[in-house]
Amino acid sequence: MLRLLTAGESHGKCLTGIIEGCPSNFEIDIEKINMDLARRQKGYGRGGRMKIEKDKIEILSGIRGGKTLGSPIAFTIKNKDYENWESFMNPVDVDEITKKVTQGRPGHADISGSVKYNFTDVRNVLERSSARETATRVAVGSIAKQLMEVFNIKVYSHVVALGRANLDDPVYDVDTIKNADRSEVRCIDKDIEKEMIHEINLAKEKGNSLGGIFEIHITGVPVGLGSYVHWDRKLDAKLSYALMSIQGIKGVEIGYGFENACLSGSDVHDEVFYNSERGYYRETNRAGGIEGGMSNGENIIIRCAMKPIPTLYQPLNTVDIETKESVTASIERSDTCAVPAASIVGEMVAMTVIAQTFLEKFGGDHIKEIKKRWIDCTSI
Ligand code: EPS
Repeated sequence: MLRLLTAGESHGKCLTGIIEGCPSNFEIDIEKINMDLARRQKGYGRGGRMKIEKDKIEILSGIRGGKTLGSPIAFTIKNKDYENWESFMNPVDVDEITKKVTQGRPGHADISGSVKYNFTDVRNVLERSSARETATRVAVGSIAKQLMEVFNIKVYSHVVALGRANLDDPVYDVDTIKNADRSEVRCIDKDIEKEMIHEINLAKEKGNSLGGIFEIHITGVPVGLGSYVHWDRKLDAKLSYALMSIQGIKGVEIGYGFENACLSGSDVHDEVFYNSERGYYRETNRAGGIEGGMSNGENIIIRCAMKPIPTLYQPLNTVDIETKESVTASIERSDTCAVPAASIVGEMVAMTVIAQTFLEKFGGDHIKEIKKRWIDCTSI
């Protein structure tokens, strides 16, 4: 079982994570983790913060000479901006007045978080609820991704909708999706890419923000990850849970989930074929690679909807948590659009779940043991 815990405030000293359950003798390339961290920092529509940060992982435990020890992997990612925030975020000695916030943003954790934890300063909420936390999930997912690559499981993603600009036809061709890394908005169609950038520019001009939809494709997944037996071990349920936990994600769809609901069964279900080379296979993949809560051997395809960022430079109305008077919401420096970055976070979070369910099925203490079980189970 791969367990994880993350900690850290957006402008605190650093972000921290602990991963427990990673098998031993697995070679980890730290630079590849840094590359994924850098991929998350990109994207047209980000604000000023990303010019300050250069996210790099520092491993504190669990890896020796580039190989996992089987013990918990602890790591940290420095917040460079802490230098500018030290007097407001220091764990002991702090200026509580200058950066105090009482005007919570609609759509953010601000107000409910302040009520829940009995705070009179919304900063105590927003520092942790910030999407800065996703850097730790990328680091964890990047390790999971490297582990899964040993078993030929790979992940890709692209942005399919941003504001009113969207790809008309869903593209299920992984070779095309690979090109998303070359686009500032992770869009594989040059014309739609221009429209997306235009949408972001318009939103920025108006002090507004934008959401969108990204799609994740996972290839090489063996049959039978997840379960049809137990509700809490279903692969689609686990993926949805984890992806929904990414800041701003409000919808998760497996395959053509919503479109399928309005069609007849004969137009929806993927017919099954067999040959000795591939085993069971389908010519279509409307199910998105998951049937009965288990992977069926086809590519896993997931779409996630992200709401527009709640920080608006033309703020909406809210209520001051101290005076209870009607006011406009506070403005924190923010991004206009973080959908391209969220698509990288989605890749990594999905791979964390794939690694968890993979280890549930094939798991062992060391990599050799797992490889043996994997070969035994996947040979047709
Ligand atoms: C965020 C606000 C912005 C974003 C931040 C998430 O930070 P700041 O207030 O420091 O400008 O840049 O995202 C990150 C720091 C990141 O690493 O993704 C928010 O309010 O959620």
